[in-house]
Amino acid sequence: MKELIVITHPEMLPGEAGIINRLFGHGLARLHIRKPGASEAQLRALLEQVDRQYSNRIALHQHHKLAAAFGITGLHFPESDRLAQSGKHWKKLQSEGFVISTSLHAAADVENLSDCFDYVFLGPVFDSISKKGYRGRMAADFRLEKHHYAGKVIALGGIEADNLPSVFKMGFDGAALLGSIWQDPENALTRFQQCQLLQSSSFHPADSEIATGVAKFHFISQETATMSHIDSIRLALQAGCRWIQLRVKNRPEEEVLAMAWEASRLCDSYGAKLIINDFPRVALAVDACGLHLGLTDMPVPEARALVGERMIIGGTANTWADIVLRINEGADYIGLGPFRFTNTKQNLSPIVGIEGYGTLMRQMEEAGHITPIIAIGGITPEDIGPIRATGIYGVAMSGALIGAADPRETFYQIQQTLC
Ligand code: TZP
Ligand code: MG
Repeated sequence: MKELIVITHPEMLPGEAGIINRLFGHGLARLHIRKPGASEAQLRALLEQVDRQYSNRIALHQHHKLAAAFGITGLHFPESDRLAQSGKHWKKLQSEGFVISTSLHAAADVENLSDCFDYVFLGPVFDSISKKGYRGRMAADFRLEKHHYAGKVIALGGIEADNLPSVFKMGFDGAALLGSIWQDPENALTRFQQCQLLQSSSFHPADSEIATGVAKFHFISQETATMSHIDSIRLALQAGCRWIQLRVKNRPEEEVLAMAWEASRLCDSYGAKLIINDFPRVALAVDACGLHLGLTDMPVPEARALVGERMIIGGTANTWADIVLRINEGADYIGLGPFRFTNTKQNLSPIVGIEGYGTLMRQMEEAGHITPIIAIGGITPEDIGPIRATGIYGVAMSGALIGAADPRETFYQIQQTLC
């Protein structure tokens, strides 16, 4: 995964701390506070409004002595400071537990940089958005060469969602965003999310890690008149479910991303696995465990190329032909349904029913296929016994769990039937 760093606007902005907290809440991993003209008191006032849980994601450019008071470990040194100090100074800071960074303007200098610097900003790559007249230095075919320096090289200058893929292609380990985020502070979060969606659009290296097993009970999120997707996920987690699919329909990708971050934090706190329905880039951005694709979504091989080898990919099927397609496409599991009519899903495929499952599972056995099949659609706890008797591996459920009088008890009963 490439790194995204946000650098603050050089001036103090109204409502800035609120925006900063929101960026962190949506997954910003690192913020550089760079305010050359700000007094120590102004900076202190800003830091006081930033949620303390995010202190370890901050680096200070000025007033380094505030670091201790706020539990901040990141310190940034511009090129002039770096040249004025010896290697000993940086070693000392490193041994004291600081994460230190610096700036460079010539790509060739990266190789001479001390490894004490955890990362370095190199730029301007493109014409600066915020500093007018500050021209980009890298040709479009620039390729970063890095053999000796062990730290990360972060591109800086004129970077926005549109040119982020070229920055990553140039070989940078990440990108620092300033003008693209702050030129319109009201939309800072949306601008950041647009970049976030591209953060992982490169290939993951093939991973020999053995694929994680597929759970026998999948909870599918839904929105009702009284419950948001996140509420439904919280309910399922509290009931004991540890395999959660975020299935959001008819919303823009950025909204799904925001929900996915929240779902991801919730799932992490319960030790649950999160699967994202339909949005490969969102699944990558929140480092989800899996991606589920419907019959009209992107084909599995195309999604596999986007999300890499490690992510679990499930695919929907309604017929024997769909099952064979999913297996040939390399799906890790198949969601087969609908078992019966349900209001949870629009545009429902023809009902498979218990006889349908029986027939299809016999065909699976005859063909020697072992891909786990998850039954879905209008399933209630009472259906699980007969469904499992057909050889089906597990079940997915939404309405029957959130509508249960006692979801915890219901989930307990389900688990007894499934094991
Ligand atoms: N695919 C077939 S039915 C369905 C999906 C996503 C919805 C499952 O929800 P419920 O409430 O358990 O019928
Ligand atoms: Mg879909």
